[in-house]
Amino acid sequence: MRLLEGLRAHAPTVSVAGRALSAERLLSAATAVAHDVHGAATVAVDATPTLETVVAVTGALLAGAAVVPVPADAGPAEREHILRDSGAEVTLGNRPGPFAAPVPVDVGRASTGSGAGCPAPPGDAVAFVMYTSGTTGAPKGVELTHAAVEAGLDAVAEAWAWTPEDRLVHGLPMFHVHGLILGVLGALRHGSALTHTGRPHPAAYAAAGGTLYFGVPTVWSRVCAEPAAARALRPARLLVSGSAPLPAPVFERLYALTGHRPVERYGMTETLITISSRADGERRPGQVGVPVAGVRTRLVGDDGTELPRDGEAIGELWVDGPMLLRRYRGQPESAARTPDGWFRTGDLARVGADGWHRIVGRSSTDLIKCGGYRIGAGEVEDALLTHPAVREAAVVGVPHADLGEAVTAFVVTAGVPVGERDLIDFVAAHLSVHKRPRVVHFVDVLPRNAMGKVQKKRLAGPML
Ligand code: MCA
Ligand code: AMP
Repeated sequence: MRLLEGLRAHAPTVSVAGRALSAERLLSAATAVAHDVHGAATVAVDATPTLETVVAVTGALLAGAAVVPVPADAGPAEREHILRDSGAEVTLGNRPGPFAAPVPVDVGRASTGSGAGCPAPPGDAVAFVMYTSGTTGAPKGVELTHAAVEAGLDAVAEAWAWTPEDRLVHGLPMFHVHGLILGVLGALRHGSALTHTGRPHPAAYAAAGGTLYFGVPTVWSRVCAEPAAARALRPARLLVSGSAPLPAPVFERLYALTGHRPVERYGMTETLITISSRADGERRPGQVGVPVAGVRTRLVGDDGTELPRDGEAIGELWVDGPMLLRRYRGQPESAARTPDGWFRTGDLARVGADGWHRIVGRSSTDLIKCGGYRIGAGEVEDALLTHPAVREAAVVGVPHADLGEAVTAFVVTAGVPVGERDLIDFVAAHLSVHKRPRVVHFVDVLPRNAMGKVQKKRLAGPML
C-alpha cells in the first residue's frame, strides 16, 4: 500500500514506551490484524500510546478499512458517540473495560503474509475518521482519504527534509493528527525509525537520541524547564512545534539551550499541515511560515473581501490543498467547503508581503486549545449541565503559562452543594480526561446580553 511504502522499502524499527518491533514483525502482526478485520469498512482502535495501536492501525489500513482512533482517555459518552457516529463495525484493543467485545491485538503474532497481497485502496477511500471538537455539540468525524494523508505527509517531508535516515521521536497521543498521522504514519510512509516515548516527558526526549522531534508548545516549554534534557537535543537535526501557538519566549529559550530554532507549523485535523517554516529556510518566532507544497491560502475580511498581504491586515485564514478532508462523517461534502472549494479555518491571521503567515487568534471564543488539544466549550458545557447540581454553565479558555489556555468553567448551581473537584472529575469521566476543566468558578449569575446570550468575553480571568 502506498501509505506504508517506506515501511516496506526501508524497514524502519518502531518502538513505543520501550518496546520495539522490526518492520518485518510489524507487517506480519499487522497482516494478522488485517485478516481479523477483513470485510469491515470502518474499524475503531482503542488508541492507547502503545505498540498495539501501531499494529492495529497498520492492520486496519492494510485491510482497506477506515480507521477511527478512539481517545485512550475517553469516557463512556464520548466513546459511544464516536462508535455510533462513525459506524465502526469492529473495535481493536486490549482493554476489556472500555469496549463491549474488542478484538485483541497481539504484536507478537506472526502471519504468513506481509500484507503484500492486500489490494491498495483507491486514493479516494477513507483512511481515517478523526474525531475533533466543534464550538458546539459532540465531536465531528473528519474523513481523510488515503490520497489526502499521502499528500499531507509528502508535503511536510519536503518542507522538513524528512528521509529514511531520520529517527523520529515524540510522545504525543495516538488519537490525533499530530501524534498518529504525522507521528506514526509519517514514519511508516517515509521509512524513518520511530521512537515513541509513551508520554512526552523531557527526560524521555533527551534519552531517545533522535534526529527529528515533534512536540506541542506545552512539551517544548517543559523541555526548556529542564535545561539538561534540552541540551541533550543539540545533536538532533530538527525540532518541530505545532498544534498551538509557540510562545516567542519558548522559541528563544529552546534556541539558547539546544542550538535549534524550532520549525513551527500550522494545521488542523481537517486540513493536516498547510503552513510551515522549512528545514532549509528561516524560522521566525511567532510566525508559522509559508504554505507547504500544493497549498493556497486566502485572507478574508468579515465582508468576504480579500485582504491585503501587508503584514498588518487581520482576516480569517482560508486554505485549499490536496491534504484537506473529504467531508465530516454523515454530512455532505459541500458542508465542509465554500462553494468554490475553500476551507474556512476559523483562525485569524496576518500574511506578510513575503508570504509568511502569523496566526493571531481564533474567530470564536468557543474553541479552546489546552496543551495542544482542541476542546469545544459547548461540549464541556453540555457535560456539566448533565450534572444534577449544575443549573447554568459557561466554559472559556483562560491564558495559561504551561497549557496555553486552561479550560475554565463558570457554574451557577441548582442550590445543591457540589465541589470544584466533583465537577472536574465528572467531566473527566464523562467526556475525555483531557477535556476536564482545570478550574471551576462558582458564580451567582452569568453575564448575559439583552438577548440572553452569555457574554464570554466578560468571563476572561486572570493569568493562572
Ligand atoms: C488528571 N488525570 C485524571 C484526572 N486529572 N484522570 C482522571 N480524572 C481526573 N480528574 C490524569 C490523566 O489521565 C493523566 O494520567 C494525568 O493525570 C495528567 O493529565 P494530562 O491532562 O494528560 O496532563 P497534562 O500535564 O495536562 O498534559 C500535557 C500534555 C498533553 C502532555 C502536553 O496536553 C498532551 O499530550 N497534549 C498533546 C495534544 C495533541 O497531541 N494535540 C494534537 C491535536 P496519565 O499520566 O496516566 O496519562 S492535532 C492538531 O492540533 C493539528 C493537526 C496540529 O496542528 O497538530
Ligand atoms: P486541531 O483540529 O486539534 O488539529 O486544532 C487545529 C487548531 O490548532 C487550528 O485551527 C489552530 O487554531 C491551532 N493551531 C495548530 N497549529 C498552530 C500553530 N502553529 N500556531 C497557532 N495555532 C495553531
